[in-house]
Amino acid sequence: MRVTVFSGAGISAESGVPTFRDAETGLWAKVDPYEISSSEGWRAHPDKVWAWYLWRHHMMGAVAPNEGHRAVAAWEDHAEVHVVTQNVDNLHERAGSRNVHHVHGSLFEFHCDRCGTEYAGPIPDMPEPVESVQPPRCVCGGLIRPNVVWFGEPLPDDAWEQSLEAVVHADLLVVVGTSSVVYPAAGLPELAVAHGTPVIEVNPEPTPLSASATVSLREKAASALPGLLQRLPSLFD
Ligand code: BV8
Ligand code: ZN
Repeated sequence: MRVTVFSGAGISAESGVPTFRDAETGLWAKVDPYEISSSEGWRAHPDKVWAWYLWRHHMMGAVAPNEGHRAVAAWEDHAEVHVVTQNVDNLHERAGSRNVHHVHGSLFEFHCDRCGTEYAGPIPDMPEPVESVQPPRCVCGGLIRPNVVWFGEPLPDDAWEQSLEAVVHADLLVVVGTSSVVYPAAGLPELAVAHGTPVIEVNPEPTPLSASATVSLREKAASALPGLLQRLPSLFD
C-alpha cells in the first residue's frame, strides 16, 4: 500500500511550533507574512527577515516531534510512505520518516543569495525574537539566506517532481494540518481528488479542501494519526 502524507504547519502545532494563520498564536498575527516571507521583503530589509528566521530556527531546534510525526514514521512498517511537507522544520525527519519532500524548502540549510553557494558557517542562536540582525556575507559579497521558498519564488524542481510522483502514485493521501490556501502546493490534494485517490483530511477546522476530501476528520494530528490506518475500513465503509 502506498500512502502519501501532505502536511502543513498544523502537524507541528502540538510540538509547540506556532502555525501561520491561527489568529491567536499564528506568527503572522504579529508580522505581515508578505513582508517577512517574500523575496521583496528580503530585498527591502534582509536584516528583519534574517532576525525572524533566526528566531524560528532556534524555536524549531528547541522542540521535538509529536505523536503525529511519530505515527507517520511508524506507518513505514506497513506501507510505502512519502511525506510531502510545506513545513521548513525537520520534525518529520527527526521522527524517523525517510522519504520527506520539502516543497517550501528547509530552515536548516542556507545559501548565498547571489552566487548560490551553500553556507555551512555558524548560525547564531536566537532564543528571543529581535527586530533586526545583519545576515552573514558570502565571500562574493552576497547575503546568506535560508533555503526556504518565499512568496513569489518558484518551488524547488526536485522536491516538486518527487511530490507530484508521490501524489499521483498514492493509494491514499492523508492531508494534515494545512489551511490549503498556498499554491501551487495546495494543488496537490486537488490532483489526488481528480485522480479518484481517497483523500483523508485531518484538521480541527474546515478548509477549502474539506468539501472534496473523501473524509474530513475534525481532529488534531497527534490524536488522529496514531490510530488512523486501523480506522481505514470504518472510514471508507
Ligand atoms: C509561486 C516560506 C510562482 C517558508 C511559505 C493569488 C491567488 C492565488 C495564488 C497567489 C496569489 N498571489 C500570489 C499567489 C501565489 C502564492 C500564494 O499561493 N499565495 C496565497 C497565500 C494566496 N504562492 C507563491 O508565491 C509560491 N510561489 O507561486 O511562484 C513562480 C513560478 C515561477 C517563477 C517565479 C515565481 C510560493 C509559496 C511558498 C511561500 N512560502 N513559507 C516559511 O517561512 O515557512 S508559505 C507558508 O504557508 C508556509 O510555508 C506554510 O507551509 C504555508 C501554508 O500554511 P500552512 O502550512 O497550511 O499553515 P497555516 O497556519 O496556514 O494552517 C495551519 C492549519 O493547521 C490550519 O488549517 C489549522 O486549522 C490546522 N491545525 C492547527 N492545529 C492543528 C491543525 N491541524 C492538525 N492538528 C493540529 N493540532
Ligand atoms: Zn556568494
